[in-house]
Amino acid sequence: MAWFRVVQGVARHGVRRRGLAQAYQDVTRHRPIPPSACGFHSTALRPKAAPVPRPVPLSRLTDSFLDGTSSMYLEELQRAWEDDPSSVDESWDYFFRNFVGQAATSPGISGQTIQESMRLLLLVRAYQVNGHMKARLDPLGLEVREVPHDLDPAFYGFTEADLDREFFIGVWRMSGFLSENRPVQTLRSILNRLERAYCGSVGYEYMHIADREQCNWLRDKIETVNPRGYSKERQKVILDRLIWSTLFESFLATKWVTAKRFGLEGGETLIPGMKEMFDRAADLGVENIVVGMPHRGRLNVLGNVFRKPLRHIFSEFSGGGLKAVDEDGLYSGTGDVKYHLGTSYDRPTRGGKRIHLSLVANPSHLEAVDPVVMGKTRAKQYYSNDLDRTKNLAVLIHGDGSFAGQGVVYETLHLSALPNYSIGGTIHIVVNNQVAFTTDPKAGRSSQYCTDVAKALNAPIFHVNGDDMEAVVHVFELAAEWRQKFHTDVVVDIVCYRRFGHNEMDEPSFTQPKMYQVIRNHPSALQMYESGLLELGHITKEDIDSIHNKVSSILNEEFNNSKDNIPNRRDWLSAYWAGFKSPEQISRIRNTGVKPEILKRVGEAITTFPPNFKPHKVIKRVFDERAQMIRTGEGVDWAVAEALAFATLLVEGNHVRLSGQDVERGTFSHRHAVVHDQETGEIHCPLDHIIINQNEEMFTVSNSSLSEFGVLGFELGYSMENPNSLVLWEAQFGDFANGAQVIFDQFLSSGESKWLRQTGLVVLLPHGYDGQGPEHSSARLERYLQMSDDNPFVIPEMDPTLRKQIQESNWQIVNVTTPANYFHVLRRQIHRKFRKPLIVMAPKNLLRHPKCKSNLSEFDDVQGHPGFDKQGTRFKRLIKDQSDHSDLEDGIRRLVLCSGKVYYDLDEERQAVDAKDVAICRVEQLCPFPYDLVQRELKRYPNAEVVWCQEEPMNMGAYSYISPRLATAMRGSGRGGTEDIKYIGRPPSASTATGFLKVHQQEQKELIQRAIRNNGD
Ligand SMILES: Cc1ncc(C[n+]2csc(CCOP(=O)(O)OP(=O)(O)O)c2C)c(N)n1
Ligand SMILES: [Mg+2]
Repeated sequence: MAWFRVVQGVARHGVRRRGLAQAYQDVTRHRPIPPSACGFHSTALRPKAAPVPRPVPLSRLTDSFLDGTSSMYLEELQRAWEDDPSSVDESWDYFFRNFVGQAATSPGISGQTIQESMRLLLLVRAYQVNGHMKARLDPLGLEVREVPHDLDPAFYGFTEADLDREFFIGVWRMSGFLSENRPVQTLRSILNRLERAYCGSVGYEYMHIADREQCNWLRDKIETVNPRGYSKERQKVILDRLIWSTLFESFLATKWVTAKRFGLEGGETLIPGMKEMFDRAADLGVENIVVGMPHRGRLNVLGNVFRKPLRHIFSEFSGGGLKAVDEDGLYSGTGDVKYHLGTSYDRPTRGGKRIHLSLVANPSHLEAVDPVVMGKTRAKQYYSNDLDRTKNLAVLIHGDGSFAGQGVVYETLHLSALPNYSIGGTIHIVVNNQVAFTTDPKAGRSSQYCTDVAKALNAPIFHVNGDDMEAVVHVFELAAEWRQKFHTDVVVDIVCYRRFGHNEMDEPSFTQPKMYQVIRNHPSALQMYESGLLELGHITKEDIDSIHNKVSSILNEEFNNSKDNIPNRRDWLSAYWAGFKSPEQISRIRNTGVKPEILKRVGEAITTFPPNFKPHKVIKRVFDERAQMIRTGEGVDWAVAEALAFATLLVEGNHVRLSGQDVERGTFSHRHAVVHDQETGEIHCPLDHIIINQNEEMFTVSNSSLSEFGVLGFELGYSMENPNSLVLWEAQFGDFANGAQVIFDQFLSSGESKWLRQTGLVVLLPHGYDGQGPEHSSARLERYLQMSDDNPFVIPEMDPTLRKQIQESNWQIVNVTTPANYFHVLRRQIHRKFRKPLIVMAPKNLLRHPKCKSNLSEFDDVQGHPGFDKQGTRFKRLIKDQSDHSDLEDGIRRLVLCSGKVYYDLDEERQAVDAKDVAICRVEQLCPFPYDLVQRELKRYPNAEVVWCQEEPMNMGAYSYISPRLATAMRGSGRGGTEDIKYIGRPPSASTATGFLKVHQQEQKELIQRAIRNNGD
């Protein structure tokens, strides 16, 4: 049998290999690993360990599986394999290659059995999978971790006697330790190498990754690279950076003893690590890095990584004091605390390149900034034509508590591989100080590591002991290389500690007494690195002192300069935003009508299929009807109006991006922005074909993952990059937006005021009472209105040439009732010199309502056409009564003001009962409140009682917002005040709506009748 050849070959070469075996011992002699750290840990060689069967040499195999028919079978199999290796199963191919063909030519393996080989493979694999469990990750040494049994050689039957035996463990198509071309090694050397690779200061988790190439790439780096191979020059740079990081914190601590700064002490190696990573990334082609991070160490990152002038940081610590140059009288918002502000900087790199860094401003809400950073990065990639996504990189820094605890982390991670959300990989850094405020990890998470959530992706996770400066640098570089090579996420988990309390005022011993006993006596990473380098003779004491002196003197100098520091004028608009206006600079109101010929041309494009395309027959009909609307110019519906708005913006060179759950078809099957060929499955997106050679992404419509927080945050970040983009997020139903509440509260409604950053993001929230029950009726309009900052008691300047009402408001909220008005409100977002978020109560039943149609003439800018007034064609903030009323109608007994689809019910009822003495006006823009137009209508109907009619319960909808503002308008027009407003709507309610259709219909009927009929109370 051919295997005998193997054994003979092995025996023949056994003697010759002795010299090489000696060489291995020589290598390992430099770094002796005590037996306890050499795989034979506590569970190894225990006298009471269960007996393990002895391995049997290949030649003497008597295992039943090789007896009789089995061995015949194997011989057959081997013959087949010798003829054609691909004729046998891949596992047998491995087997024969490694134990027959290869072993025959691999000298020096004496008596290696199949079982031993397999067990060795299992052992190596166990290190690859679980080696991190034995890695020395905790700088404080407090962590008690049970080492898995499978890292114990005794578990596989090896004994002390086997340590100096030689083994061959090469495996076909494996890299690193197991690669085929590795020479035979003694078990001792194998274990030493495994320990060094997997159980040192870095714990690698990557075996959850299915891709062989990726695993092999990592194995190559992990198992064959010595991370300590830095030159003396490089070590000096790293040391310099660590000194900066460490002295920055101690300087702040001595100068501002009682100030909160959320210091980085205990995790100072983050800074040199990040800088080295940025340098490496720049070497590998990265030009822009967008960073999101929480409070911890933010000032250090700002000062030392972003190079925010230290005098500015110090001046802010002293209370900020002086106003920026030229900023007097300029809008400066409400501001934010110093550890939330963003910044950007062009930084030279070690390799002589320049890299642009932006730190995104963020709220206190941990991790909320994550998707925002991703969206901003994706937009940068679009605008820089970064097709392989290697020029723009996102880096997210996390705390251990928040990474494990916040759901948005998962929502963000899960965007990473989605075609329209991918950014070619994010580098995640966890500053894992093993505590969250006062909470221990055991109370803060159920998973072993705080990073386990990232295992849902195929992301490698590098845990590193934060005290080992060079190991930190090594994994940071590795992360940059991984991201540039594979374009997917990667996680660096710096296991460190927090030297002081959560903030500098907190006493950590109240809650973590034992940990802090250890921390008190624990030397800093800097002290350790310095003494390590001194010991090696790589640096002198004088060198170290000179770096310290240099850093201290710069810090002191900057401190002295900070006293009369005058900050630069706040840089709130980046390059793309040049010429955009801040709220105190008036931006002219523009028309949004479009030339009729353009409407016709794009109208044709959005209703045409490519030749031979076979849409579903219902869709075909829909598109035929659309074509008809364009041809006749009549009956334009909501979907067509929207498509026309997008198409005309595209024609003008803008980028349009709509994302959300099921937006391609539309939740209500009305949009059909993407159509599927019923035979081939191919898709056609008409809006991709508006202009010649249109960039594939110029119009993007994309179904998203089932996430609100993550996806809305992403779109918000996207919208902030370039003002010439209309970015929209649509909720499936408006109420689901509450899953993204943090984005509304912390970013959208207040971001401009806090951080001087504008966004024109549009949020479409389907809203309206049509009997679908509590969960699908209300988009919670009241919440957005409540967050609006327009003063309810002051009428601002409303003259069209002086009006800054929208610019001065935090956002706009509309409930639009005609397709044409929807078209104009979307276009208005771009046709102005400022950006403001727009919340749209989007319709459901109006999508197909026979009365909810517009004529194409309402979209154009032709004088005399409906909608064209003395300013041209624009969005109508208020739609006056559609009866042919003059400027003065003193016979009108009631003026009903309403908003949204209830208008159509009211109008129908008015016609039904022929209530000619009732006027109905639609407040299309609720916020900011159209005082001028409301007062115009009050004047038109001097004798009318004023009614606010809504379908929502009294404690919901617009009533609470409208009431004081309408009263202010009425007072200004001499028409009474709050008590003169009659409310007609549903009574207050805990639930948004009834779950019973019949009850809904009855309620609706009653409120409509009360609003219109004469005897309505
Ligand atoms: C969403 C959210 N919940 C609670 C807090 C309050 N908070 C601020 S820091 C912190 C602890 C964070 O722990 P960790 O993520 O480990 O970061 P560390 O402070 O340890 O660096 C908490 C609970 C917050 N800022 N955001
Ligand atoms: Mg923490």
